[in-house]
Amino acid sequence: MSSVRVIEINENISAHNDTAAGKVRRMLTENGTFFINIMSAPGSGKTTLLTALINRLKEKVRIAEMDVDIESTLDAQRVADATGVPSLQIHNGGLCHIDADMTYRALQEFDLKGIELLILENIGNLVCPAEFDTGAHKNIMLFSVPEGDDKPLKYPLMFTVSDIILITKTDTMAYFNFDLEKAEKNIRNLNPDAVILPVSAKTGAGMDALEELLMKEMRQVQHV
Ligand SMILES: Nc1nc2c(ncn2[C@@H]2O[C@H](COP(=O)(O)OP(=O)(O)O)[C@@H](O)[C@H]2O)c(=O)[nH]1
Ligand SMILES: [Mg+2]
Repeated sequence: MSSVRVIEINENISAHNDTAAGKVRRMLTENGTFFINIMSAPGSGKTTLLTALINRLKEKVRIAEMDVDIESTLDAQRVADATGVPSLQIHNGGLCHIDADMTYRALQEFDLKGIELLILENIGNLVCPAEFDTGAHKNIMLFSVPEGDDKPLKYPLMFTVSDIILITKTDTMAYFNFDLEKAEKNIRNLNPDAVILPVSAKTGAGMDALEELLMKEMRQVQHV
């Protein structure tokens, strides 16, 4: 009996979150803001990659960034110091995810007028963030070479809900037993439509392709 209750509670939360996420997405689309949600395990290279990405794009596109963390302000500060774009740290009270209501509340803290690209660095976790639609137009996940090519088999939901999957730290490929073809096959089995892009924030490999892809996706949202 108690297990039936748990299922009902989950369904309610999920339905409410989907409605709230739809509201966030509509609001940002109307504002001409392309919103991306960046997810990965801790240490896969989110802050490093998005800092490099912002520095490539910031002369062309108006950008704002949000970082979710349990209590530190390290990552938002790192991004603000390295890029100069408006950056907001969200403390989420120790939860392992951010949901659409929390995203909506955080957005009230920004002057979104003129912001074309909004980037969320989600909590480093491959389970909880996959379960909550934040209202982003695209979910982007990072999967780093040192984590191993079998990661999709262990965390299937994250690979299923991601639109763009970046295989990061490709500069370390020689040091790890990582089979790129096998990794891509493992991803394709779960998510045939995902865009898969190998990148290295350290060497810059793949960054032109990532920039081009994001600019194309951004223009699509702006022309809705
Ligand atoms: N070799 C290599 N190291 C990287 C790369 N990107 C990030 N790192 C390193 O990985 C560690 C974690 O990066 P960070 O951006 O903080 O990951 P996050 O926890 O996902 O935000 C840091 O020591 C980075 O310098 C990369 O492309 N190549
Ligand atoms: Mg980080």
